[in-house]
Amino acid sequence: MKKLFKGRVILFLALLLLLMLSACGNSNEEGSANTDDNNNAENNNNTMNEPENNNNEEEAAEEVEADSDDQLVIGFSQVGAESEWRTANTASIQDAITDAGHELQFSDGQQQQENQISAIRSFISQEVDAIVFSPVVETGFETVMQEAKDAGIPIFLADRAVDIEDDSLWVTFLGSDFVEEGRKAARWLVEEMADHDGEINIVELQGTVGSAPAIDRKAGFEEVLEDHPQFVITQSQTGDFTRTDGKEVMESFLRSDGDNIDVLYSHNDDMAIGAIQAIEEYGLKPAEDIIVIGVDAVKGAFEAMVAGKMNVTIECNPQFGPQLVELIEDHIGGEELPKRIAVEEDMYTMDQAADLIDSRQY
Ligand code: GYE
Repeated sequence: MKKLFKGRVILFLALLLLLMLSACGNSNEEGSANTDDNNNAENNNNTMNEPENNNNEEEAAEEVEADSDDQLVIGFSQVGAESEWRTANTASIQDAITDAGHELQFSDGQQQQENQISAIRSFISQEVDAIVFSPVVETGFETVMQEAKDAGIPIFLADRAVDIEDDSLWVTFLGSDFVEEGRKAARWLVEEMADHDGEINIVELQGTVGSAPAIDRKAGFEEVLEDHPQFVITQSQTGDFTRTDGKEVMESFLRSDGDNIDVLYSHNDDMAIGAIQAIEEYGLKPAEDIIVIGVDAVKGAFEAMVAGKMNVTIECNPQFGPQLVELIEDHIGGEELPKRIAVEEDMYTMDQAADLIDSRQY
C-alpha cells in the first residue's frame, strides 16, 4: 500500500489546509485582506503546531485513514485481447475495480505466458494488495505463483484455471464450467441430429493449445459423444480463439475434405465467425450445409444467428467483475472463500436470437 501513503499525505495536507482556512475565517470574523492570500505553505506548518484545532484535525485524519485503508491496489494480469469475450471481460473487471474505489494496475499478456510471468513479478515488486490472474495456459505458472505467495500477496484466478497440485497458491478460482459448456454443445447437437441416418462428420476448431477452456470444452464435448458413435470428429486443430486463425484453419479443413463436413464445433464464437466467412467463400451455406456451433454467446454470434449463418452458441458469461471484486474484499476482510466458484450460464439458438439480441450486454 506504499502508494496509498503518498495519497494519504496529500489528503491529510489538503484537509489541514481547509481546517486552517476555516479557522482563519473564524478568528478574523469578517475576514481580512489577507484571507485569500496564498502564502499557505508556511501557515500550514504553523497550523500543525497549534493546539486549538487538535481534536478536529485528529478526527479528520482518522476519517481519511479509514477511507484509504479500504482502498486496495489490485494488479490484473489479463490473457490478451483475442476475442469479443475477452474485451467484455476486461471491461467488466477493470470497471468493477475502479468503481469500487480501488487502484488498478493492468497488464495485457498478449496471449504470451512470459508476458504474464513478468507482469506478476512486477505486481509483486510494487507490493500490490491482490493479484487477479487469468492464466493463458494451465501449466508453467507455479514458480511465479509461489513467489506471490511468499510475498504474502493473494492471487485470485479469474476465468481460466491452472493445473497445479498446490491449491494454496491461489485464494479462489472464479470462472465458468468449461467442461459443462462442451457437454451442452454436444447434447444440443445430438438432439438436433436425432433423425439423421449415418455418420456425422464434425470438424473442431480448438482454442489456445494448453488453455483451460480448450482442454475442457473438448473433453465435455467428447464425453457426451462417446455414447453416440455415429458422431465422428474428423479434423481438429487450434485456431487460438481468434477470427483470423479460425478462418484460416477452416479454409484448410474445407480444402482437405470440404464436401464431407456436416458440423463445425468451434471452442469460441470468434473462430466460428471467421470460419463462417471461409465456408461462404468456399461456396457453401453456413448453418445449412454445415451446422455451426460456437461458445461464448457474444454479440457477433447473435448477429450471425439473426442472419441465419450460425445455429447455436453456448453462453460463457464474461461479466463477473463485480462478483470478483466482492470476493477480493471479503478475503481481505478475513472471510474464508471456497476454492471454486462457478459463473452461471445458458445456451441460445438461432430462433431465439432476434428476440434476445438487443438485451445482450456483450
Ligand atoms: O471463450 C474465448 C476467449 O477463457 C472463457 O477465452 C475464455 C475464453 C473465451 O478468448 O473467446
